Amino acid sequence: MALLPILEFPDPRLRTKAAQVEPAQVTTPEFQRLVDDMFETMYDAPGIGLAATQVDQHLRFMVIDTSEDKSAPMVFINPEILERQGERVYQEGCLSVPGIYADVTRADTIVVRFLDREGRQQEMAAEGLLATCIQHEMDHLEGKLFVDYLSPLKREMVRKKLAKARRHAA
Ligand code: GNR
Ligand code: NI
Repeated sequence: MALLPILEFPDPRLRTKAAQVEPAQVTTPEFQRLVDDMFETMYDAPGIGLAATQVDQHLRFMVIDTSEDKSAPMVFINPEILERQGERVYQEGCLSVPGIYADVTRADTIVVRFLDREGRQQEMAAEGLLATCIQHEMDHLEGKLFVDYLSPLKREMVRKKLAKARRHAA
């Protein structure tokens, strides 16, 4: 297993639109290793979700675990939202925008269809934090970041704050 480098805003590679995963690709050792490496990277960060886009792999899938004790690893391959209901505001963060938190409004309850890591099609209802996280990760697969919901002025402030933090870390 290996920790993968996480791309950070404003890296243009985070704007790449991910491609569908071929069902036959899911069960290959290469794909399964990438899934394992993404879990390791997500837990190490630590985070509750990680989209392939964030590790410069432009394929439509993500790993998520919103449990407190790493007991609920989930892989969503080629996810599609079939239904959305209600609204919920969460203060979101993102491993690609470290140290920045902002309120984002998303659907509160969703029904999502996806392939699991064995390549089986699943349909699942999700609400609350899990629903928020699925929508946040699906945005990554479209090249979208939660800071895109902020005003251009606030987004520019975020970019400067991250640039400054990097200068101080260097
Ligand atoms: O770790 C994460 N926490 C989080 C909190 C609120 C809403 C979304 C998230 S996802 C984030 C990890 C991440 O950046 N995934 O892309
Ligand atoms: Ni994110």
